[in-house]
Amino acid sequence: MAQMTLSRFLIEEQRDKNVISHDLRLLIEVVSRACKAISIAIGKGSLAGVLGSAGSDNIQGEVQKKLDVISNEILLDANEWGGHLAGMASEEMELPHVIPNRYPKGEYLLLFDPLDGSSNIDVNVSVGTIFSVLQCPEGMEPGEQAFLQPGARQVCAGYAVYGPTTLLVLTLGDGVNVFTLDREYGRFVMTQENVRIPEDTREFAINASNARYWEPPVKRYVDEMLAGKDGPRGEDFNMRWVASMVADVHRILSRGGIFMYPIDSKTRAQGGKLRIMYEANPMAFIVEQAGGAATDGRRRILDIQPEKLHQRVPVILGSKNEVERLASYHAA
Ligand code: P6P
Repeated sequence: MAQMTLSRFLIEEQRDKNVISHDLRLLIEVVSRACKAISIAIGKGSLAGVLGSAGSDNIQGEVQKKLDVISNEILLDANEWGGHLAGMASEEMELPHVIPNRYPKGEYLLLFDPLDGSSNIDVNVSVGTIFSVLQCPEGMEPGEQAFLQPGARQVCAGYAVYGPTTLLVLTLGDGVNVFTLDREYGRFVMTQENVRIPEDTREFAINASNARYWEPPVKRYVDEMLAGKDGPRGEDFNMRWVASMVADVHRILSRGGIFMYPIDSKTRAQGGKLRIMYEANPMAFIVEQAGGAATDGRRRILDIQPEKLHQRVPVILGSKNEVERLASYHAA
């Protein structure tokens, strides 16, 4: 039986199920090819002189790694001529990228964090690319305003994780599928279909060095897990924190867990740590499509109406029952 490649999957989603349009299929194919190119660039590391800082800061005031800039360029160059996009927005660019007039324009808006977790690049820990697709509102110019839509309006979201293998995880709004890059043929092959996140878990992910800044509900929730069998949860828990959202989320998609980057006294002024448009929203869409939940502690992430393109938001996502438990502590 012929392998279910990403191309075949997308053709069948378009032709047989009418889940996606021709242009959206093209968009996803182009993004997947860009992720392949990023995977190759990352894999060369020091050998290609692509590690270390680019000597510039991004809109977030964060030092840009050479690979942040390279990955951003790869995604822009791959997408701008295809005729499927009205515009693009990236963590690495202050303003949306307007499609040059010499190219045709399409109906979709593509948002991405080209290389999430890039602080891990120089220490050879898994990083990833996160992307989200919206439709440009009818008759609206693809400026910042056109992008400011709640995550529930996404038509597609996905991420590539560059780890021992390069994986592409994708949702079109009808479940989550995982594709593994077959480097020999240079194509993505489906290796997990309709992924489901276990509703319960014994594993949590949080940067515990921020404990003194946490709000009471988060402090209570984490302390109960640290108390283990003899505590109120009556179970022992494990902790993981890769400090690369894509790696942490992929572990949770694979075996359950709860990921927390909650609001705290250190990040309150800026609204949180993670960005809503190209980190929280795509990951929340994927997690919900796999039977998990995603909240900012008080609101469903996908319901939040963004005010700014680079807006930050608290993120609690993963195994449904644990996310709901922590949300209930916030409501208490
Ligand atoms: P901290 C990476 O910089 C990132 O945006 C996410 O990928 C990751 O989850 C988080 O920040 C790590 O933050 O404060 O633990 O370094």
